Amino acid sequence: MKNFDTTLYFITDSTKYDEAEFLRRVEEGLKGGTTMLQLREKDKSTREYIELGNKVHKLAQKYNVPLIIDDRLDVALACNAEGVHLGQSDMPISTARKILGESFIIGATTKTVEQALEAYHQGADYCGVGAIYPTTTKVKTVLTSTETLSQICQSVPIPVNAIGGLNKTNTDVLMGIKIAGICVVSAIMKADDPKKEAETLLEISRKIKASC
Ligand code: TZP
Ligand code: MG
Repeated sequence: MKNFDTTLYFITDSTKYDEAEFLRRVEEGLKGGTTMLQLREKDKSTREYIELGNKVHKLAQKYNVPLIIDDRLDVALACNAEGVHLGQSDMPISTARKILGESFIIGATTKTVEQALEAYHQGADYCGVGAIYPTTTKVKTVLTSTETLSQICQSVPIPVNAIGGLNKTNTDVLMGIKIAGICVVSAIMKADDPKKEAETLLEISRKIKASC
């Protein structure tokens, strides 16, 4: 088992901020106890993605948190990130695993038990499952029931995180489900106080994990 902790998995969204404010918010989220960080950029050029990746990786290293790059193996390799996150229409997990080797962290978006099993057998290290609630973050997704989330948790031996519309007020539905943690974008990214928000969410995620 690789040494990473998805208890509070903070996924970034730079679209609403200038770079300085974006990086400030990311660092506040790290200070608040983020245990895993994902840089998620959909509109940047390859060069811009790498440049931002390098900056965010420096911050993540300061707090000893692994950095995962969304979608792009090349960008992840270029900025020495610890991992990559792949969706159902991205590079197949098995291909990515061949290219990246065993020590790289590879995450997969999975919405069904079948997809989760396939990702696990192809070499994924963790699964993100959702959306649990409708989300305001730009993403092509459908809702996943907590029943399916629970079934996925019981079907694969790798960490499974819940994602989608989660915030400090609505995670009760996850109690008793064997998730490894929660993934959030807006809850931290758009918070008035991202550090405080991360602290609260970390505590909540720990409570969910302790409820199983
Ligand atoms: N995949 C499923 S929902 C989602 C992703 C990337 C976005 C989650 O964003 P938020 O702001 O935490 O709802
Ligand atoms: Mg993707």
